[in-house]
Amino acid sequence: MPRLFLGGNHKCTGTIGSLKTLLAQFAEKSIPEDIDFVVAPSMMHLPLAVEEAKAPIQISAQNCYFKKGAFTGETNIEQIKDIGLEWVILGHSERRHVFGESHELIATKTKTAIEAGLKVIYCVGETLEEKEAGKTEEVCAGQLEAIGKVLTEEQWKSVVIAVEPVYAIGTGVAATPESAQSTNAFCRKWVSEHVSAAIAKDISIAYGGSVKPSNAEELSRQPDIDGFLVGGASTSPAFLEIMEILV
Ligand code: G2H
Repeated sequence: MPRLFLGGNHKCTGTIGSLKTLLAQFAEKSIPEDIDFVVAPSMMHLPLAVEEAKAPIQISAQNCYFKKGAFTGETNIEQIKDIGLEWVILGHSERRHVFGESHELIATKTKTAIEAGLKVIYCVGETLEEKEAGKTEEVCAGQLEAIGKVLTEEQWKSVVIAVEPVYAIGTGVAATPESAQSTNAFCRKWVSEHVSAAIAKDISIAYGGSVKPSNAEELSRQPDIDGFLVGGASTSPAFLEIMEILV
């Protein structure tokens, strides 16, 4: 059975003060052990988060580069592991669309991160244009295939898929539960057909895109939604409300 997953992606927001306050609020709440409760602050705040977060809260990087050396502005996998992290988000639509990361680059980063022992929150999702052109499944299949080409079956055990329709990201308007269920179910079917039925049965497939307490309940009732990757609402106690709805 898939493990429940709740990730909070702070993106390029937050300060030392806001992160400390948030983690102190989370520390007052009892977080069940049977959910992966993962907070991804900005790269700048990762060491602080590692220091301040109380178990079972886990911390994730939002990105990484696959080698070290003369790559100004990048953070490599060894550095992420060095501060004690186990998670990294890769393939987020903002990396794909704002920073132009290719399938190949994201796949190389995913493979290298997993080989180094990290777990990867791998994002897929279509734009509004692609959705309206009926290409949702084709787009998600292409994004899954990119890592499918390089990962072994065993390595898929280190992947959580986060399905994030681009039109729902940061807009306040989430995908409908039916649409989210349909895309998540498609991703599970893709994994079953291209990786294995055993991996498909156990892989966590989250939904992301304007998740908030008011829409989390209906989304979480969908059989192929095993959790959420949350942006805006993860930087406030609303994240805890979403957790309570999910568990
Ligand atoms: C989608 C999501 C978090 P938001 O990117 O990954 O952000 O919840 O703000 O739409």
